[in-house]
Amino acid sequence: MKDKGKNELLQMENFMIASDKINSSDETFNKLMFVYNAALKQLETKISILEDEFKFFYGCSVIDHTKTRIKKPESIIKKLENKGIDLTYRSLVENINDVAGMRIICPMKDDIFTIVDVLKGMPDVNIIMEKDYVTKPKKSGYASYHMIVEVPVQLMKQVIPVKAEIQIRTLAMDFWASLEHDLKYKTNNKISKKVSNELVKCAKIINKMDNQMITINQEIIGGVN
Ligand code: 0O2
Repeated sequence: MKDKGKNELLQMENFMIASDKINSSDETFNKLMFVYNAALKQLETKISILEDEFKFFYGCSVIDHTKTRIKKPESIIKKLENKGIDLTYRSLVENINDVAGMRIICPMKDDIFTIVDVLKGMPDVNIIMEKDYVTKPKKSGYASYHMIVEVPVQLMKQVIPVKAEIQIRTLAMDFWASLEHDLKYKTNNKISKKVSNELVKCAKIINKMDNQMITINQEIIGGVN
């Protein structure tokens, strides 16, 4: 794993004074978001081709659907404030890895690791960090595989490596994470101990179900062959 190209985004032609304070209504901010958006387009294309390849050559689907998003300016600012980092463009580029985010939702738990392996084999996808919350879920019950990657964005006069976060999880994990996220949002992150214990229980049920689905799928495939 390499951690190169950290500041190349800051050296983009016609770009920015890196020490300037972030201002979501200035041109610099829009230019930066343009580049993050381009990185997401690259990833979307790669994953879409992968999806087609699995269907065409193997007659199976390892991806149910994908979602992308650019982090909202207020969330970027909040994250920098929480980390106690100054609110400059340099800080943003160097410390916020999930400005560009992609979620890959798989039917089966083992599909997650298939996708992880494929991504690791892509020569132009530089894996910067991985967190396997599938094998070892978070204390909250949250399960998902996270990768911080860097993809080259080809502009007219330069190629810029841009970071993005990819979260890979099953439909069931996504269901849990979405509901839990909404509950936390509704209660301003103040859910009771009782509710958080219930959520952990639900996450365990979901994990069991995901494992059972793999067994069922294997039985079906075994029966067909
Ligand atoms: P949002 O609004 O979803 O983008 P880091 O992001 O690296 O600074 P951390 O905690 O080390 O911080 O990263 P981690 O654990 O990889 O988690 C990052 C993202 O995973 C979160 O982004 C969430 O999207 C998701 N996530 C992590 N833990 C939970 C959880 O307990 N429940 C749910 N529903 N999602 C979780 P953000 O920026 O917090 O939020």
